[in-house]
Amino acid sequence: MPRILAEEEVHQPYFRLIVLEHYFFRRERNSSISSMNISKFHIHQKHHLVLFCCAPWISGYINGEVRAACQTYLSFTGQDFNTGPLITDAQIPVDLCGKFDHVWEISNGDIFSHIADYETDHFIDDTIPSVFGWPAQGNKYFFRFNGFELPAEHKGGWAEFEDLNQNGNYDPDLGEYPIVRLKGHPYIPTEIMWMVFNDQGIHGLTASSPLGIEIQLTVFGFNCLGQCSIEQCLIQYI
Ligand SMILES: [Ca+2]
Ligand SMILES: [Ca+2]
Repeated sequence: MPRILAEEEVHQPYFRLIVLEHYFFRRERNSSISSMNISKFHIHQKHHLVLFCCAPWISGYINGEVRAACQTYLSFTGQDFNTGPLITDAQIPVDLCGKFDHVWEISNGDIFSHIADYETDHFIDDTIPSVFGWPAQGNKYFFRFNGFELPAEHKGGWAEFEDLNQNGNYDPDLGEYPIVRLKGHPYIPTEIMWMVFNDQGIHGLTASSPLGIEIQLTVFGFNCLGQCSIEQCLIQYI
């Protein structure tokens, strides 16, 4: 069972809105709620609103006690989740909470350029930041592109990648690249976004004790002509 932090040990809630504003996904502009930093979720090409907002609602029993972690709209007093991973004994790496207030994103254009660069001469000439800064296990370039290290005490891995040499580490200098995995098969979507958060803090919304869970969120989309917008995007919580 994860260790539950006493209230005085819990860091201040630090959960900024995930603003999806990239090539493939974009947020609504010129709406009355956009000034409140609340995103709608659009597919770039068709400008269709496919989601207003979403968040996981999770509950379970711990030693007979019902606990829950939920989220509705963003509020600095009504949130159950905080940015960042959990480390040993489900503890929060307090110094890194703000560092993980970030969405990593990459397009298939960057990935295909990286693959072509390596396949040409088995040498990377262009260290594309979105590829070399990807938050994946054992990425020795992560600090250079992000300014901090992924905590070594973390278990369970990070964002998905194609492990070409099957050594368990992300080696972008050896031509490895980000992917998503569906039913065990690797795919390169039009765009991938990834972030991590946890419920190991004060639950301002539910007033529950923490479950002690870490959630890794991957949002990705495929630009499939002829498909309706909602069929082009997937949201995966692990
Ligand atoms: Ca090359
Ligand atoms: Ca590898």
